[in-house]
Amino acid sequence: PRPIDELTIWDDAKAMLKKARREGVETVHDRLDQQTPHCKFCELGTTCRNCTMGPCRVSEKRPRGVCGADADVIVARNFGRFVTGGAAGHSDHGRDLIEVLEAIVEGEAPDYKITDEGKLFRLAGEVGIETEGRELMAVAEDLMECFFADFGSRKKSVSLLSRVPEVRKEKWAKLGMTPRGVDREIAEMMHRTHMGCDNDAPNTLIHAARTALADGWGGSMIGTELSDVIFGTPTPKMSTANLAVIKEDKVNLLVHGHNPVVSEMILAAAREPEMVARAKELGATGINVAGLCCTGNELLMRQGIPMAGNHLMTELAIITGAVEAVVVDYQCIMPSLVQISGCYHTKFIDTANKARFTGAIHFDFQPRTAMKQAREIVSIAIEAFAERDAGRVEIPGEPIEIMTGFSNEAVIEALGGTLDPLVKAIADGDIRGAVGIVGCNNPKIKHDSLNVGLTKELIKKDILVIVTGCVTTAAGKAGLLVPEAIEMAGPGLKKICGALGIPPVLHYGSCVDNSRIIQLCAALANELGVDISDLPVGASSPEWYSEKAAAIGLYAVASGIYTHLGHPPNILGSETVTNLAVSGLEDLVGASFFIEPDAVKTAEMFDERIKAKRKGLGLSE
Ligand code: NFS
Ligand code: SF4
Repeated sequence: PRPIDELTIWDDAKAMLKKARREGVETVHDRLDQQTPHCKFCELGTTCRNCTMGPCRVSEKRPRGVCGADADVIVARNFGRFVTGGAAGHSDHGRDLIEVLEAIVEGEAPDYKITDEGKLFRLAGEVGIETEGRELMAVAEDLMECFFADFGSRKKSVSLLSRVPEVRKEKWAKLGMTPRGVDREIAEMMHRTHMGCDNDAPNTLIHAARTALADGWGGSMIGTELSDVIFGTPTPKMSTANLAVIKEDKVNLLVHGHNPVVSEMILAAAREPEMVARAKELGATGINVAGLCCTGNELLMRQGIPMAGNHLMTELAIITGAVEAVVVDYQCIMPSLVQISGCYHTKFIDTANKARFTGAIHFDFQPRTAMKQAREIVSIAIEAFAERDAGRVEIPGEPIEIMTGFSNEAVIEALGGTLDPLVKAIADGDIRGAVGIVGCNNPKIKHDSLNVGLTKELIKKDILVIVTGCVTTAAGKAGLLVPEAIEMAGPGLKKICGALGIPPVLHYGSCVDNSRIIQLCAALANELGVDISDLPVGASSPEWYSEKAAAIGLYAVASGIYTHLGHPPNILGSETVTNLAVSGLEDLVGASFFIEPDAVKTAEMFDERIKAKRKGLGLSE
């Protein structure tokens, strides 16, 4: 096995990897070793399994599959389906929020309510629903219908494109890239990539971009906005991160996955006095709910609950031996967590019929019975406390302070109600630009080395960083999410963030909340009367692994945002597709991907881009 020091930058992770080796528990790193080297054809994207005349593997020697498809067609089809898997994940999550809103409207979800009424009315106004003098529930019903319709086939474009600058929308219309309906684009991609349909790689990629845009400005954005409506729009607050948020003297319940519909209810149940009393009867001092991955981000943003870890910490959290239950909804949940839970007293509980895990305790979690089910789940966690083996508990280090809760609404309020101060700070060059660093961990990359490395390099250059998803925990553990982190930033950021009492790295939420970032970019572009591609901004997913990250990257690029990836998707087997991704898209949508595994070089690339864009806007470099 590879030395532990090469696997991660974190002491808490190293301690748990050592414990895992001592206790004979297999982790993601061991399985990566088993799987290496990977299939070269698959890495290049030149395998096709789309029909049973194949499967086919194309190369210089055998350049066409049985049907005649060449590497360009095969790579484009594979990448198209890859992105579509991600768009489907985010968007189906978004749909689940609409279904909760529907249940609220119909009086079928007694445990949920509309928390941010003002936001619901504002959203309704944005999508053209009459709000004047109308009852809350009547407007909510119309909004629910409007968002359901965004998933279908009867619209010319998804409704929240109302936020996009006109010039950008014209570009999309000309290219055939306007997202019409979320499910429609997803289904059409499956159709196009069936044998004998879209056999022109650039044409397939245009539709991949359209599908990604249906995610960013459709499914994901609806997910974010309705989560705010139902659970409250985030406001700045303090919390903590790393494995030490797990408490030796408490019942520890980790929520993992993406959808706050489950985890919010678990948190509410865990706070009930009867639950706490039962935990105390068993010798615990209380119940500790902590987060993993994106559902952790959702609860962190809105409720301030601590963050135990990101993607590569999920297995390690259980290895502390102090976790009574892991409660999951869907996405990014390694199936290995069931086996690792089995090595300890940990109960692994799944809650979604569309994401079941063999060997898990299953709950078919429904809005109608949410609180009752949440109580049952929390009770399972409490009772497991009695089974904990104190001799196997090891919780490394001390928790690190973080600041969270930066929704666009909160940022604008902090700025005094308008974007003007931000525009001025950008114009003055105190904030030279902004980069959103988002997404995952990947065991092929030293855990969080690039996520943290790039963040540090950028803020030194007075480039504001916005983080979401798994990068949140990385930035937090590195001490970058507190106001004191301005000491690591350049003079401009130090001045502006210092005056506002905010960190130079802002936590914007979960991965669906990347929609907040594109919304901010659109608002800035509208304010300045330019296109999004004219702004001194960028996006990055340094350690990405998932289909969802690819969808996010592509909707960022298609929205006009220059986007970095720490390693390439499986497209290098086609020159046409690769060239389009890293340069050709620039001509079409005004932005492209760039691939760079080094943090310092990546920061320099962003710096160059930001200089050019500032110059284009008539600003100093
Ligand atoms: Ni987004 Fe990556 Fe997953 Fe969240 Fe984390 S791995 S693409 S950050 S938890 S979705
Ligand atoms: Fe092979 Fe063509 Fe079938 Fe793909 S669609 S498996 S390339 S024959």
